[in-house]
Amino acid sequence: MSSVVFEKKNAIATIRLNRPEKMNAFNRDMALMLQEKLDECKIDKTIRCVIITGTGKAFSAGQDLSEVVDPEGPGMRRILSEHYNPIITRIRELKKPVLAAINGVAAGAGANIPLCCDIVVAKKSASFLQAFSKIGLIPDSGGTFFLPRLVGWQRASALMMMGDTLTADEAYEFGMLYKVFADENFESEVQSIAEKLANMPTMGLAFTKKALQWSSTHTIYEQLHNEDKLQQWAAATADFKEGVDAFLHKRKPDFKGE
Ligand code: LHQ
Repeated sequence: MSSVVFEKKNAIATIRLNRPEKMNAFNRDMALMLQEKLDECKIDKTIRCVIITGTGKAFSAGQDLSEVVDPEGPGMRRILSEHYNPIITRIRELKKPVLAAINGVAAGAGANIPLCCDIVVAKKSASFLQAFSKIGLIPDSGGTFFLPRLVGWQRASALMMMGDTLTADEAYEFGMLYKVFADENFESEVQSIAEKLANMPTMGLAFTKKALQWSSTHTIYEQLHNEDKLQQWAAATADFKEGVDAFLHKRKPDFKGE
């Protein structure tokens, strides 16, 4: 059984973490496979939205802890540099929207990978847990970057130190999620968001992603300059022409992602 299941339907790619008997905990194979699938999404121009989700009752329990103590395993030195950091970098650099669909418990790296995604939605029964402190580690996978920006320094600090579990509703109240859906509607709601994203001006969304990212590391003056540059790029796309033409002629736009 493959540790990651990849499915492409029209312009939507779904990457499913698939070690349900281990709560989709990451071993080396799963981490490398996720990177490979993200690369496929980058190369395939017909893909215009990527969903990351999990099989079974977990999204992901983070690092497979049995691999950490396995003498044949990758060892602590390689886990961040070869597993999680390249995953976060790939998601941030992907010029298409990435939708994290949290179907169950998300712990450790499994809680922090979603934080770097462009949109995060969760099942009502899902939960979130900065599990790192419970085993003497620090939060990784970009968590120390994204969590304080999403929820504020104080809440991030408390969540990271206490390791308390948040329900999906609490995570929503904290600002970690875009929406929470009833369990029975979750799959269809995720599909409908993905379809909407896949039909939008993909390059415009990619420039938006870049602008948001630059806002964390630039001054207001630099950011105004960045917006100017990115807006020129967006205005040079075929989808911008299509969007304006459709608006002026009172018709539905047909964006091609170009
Ligand atoms: C697991 C795991 C797991 C192996 C459940 N590993 N088997 C970076 C740098 C380098 C090294 C370390 O890691 C990192 C990044 C990280 O992600 S550190 C954080 C690692 N993750 C955790 O510490 C979370 C550990 N898991 C849990 O706290 C619970 O299992 C959660 C809250 C996720 C789910 O609880 P329950 O719903 O009560 O399920 P369970 O505990 O009964 O787990 C079900 C099975 O899955 C069980 O196996 P078994 O054979 O007994 O049925 C667990 O052992 C296994 N499992 N997480 N991370």
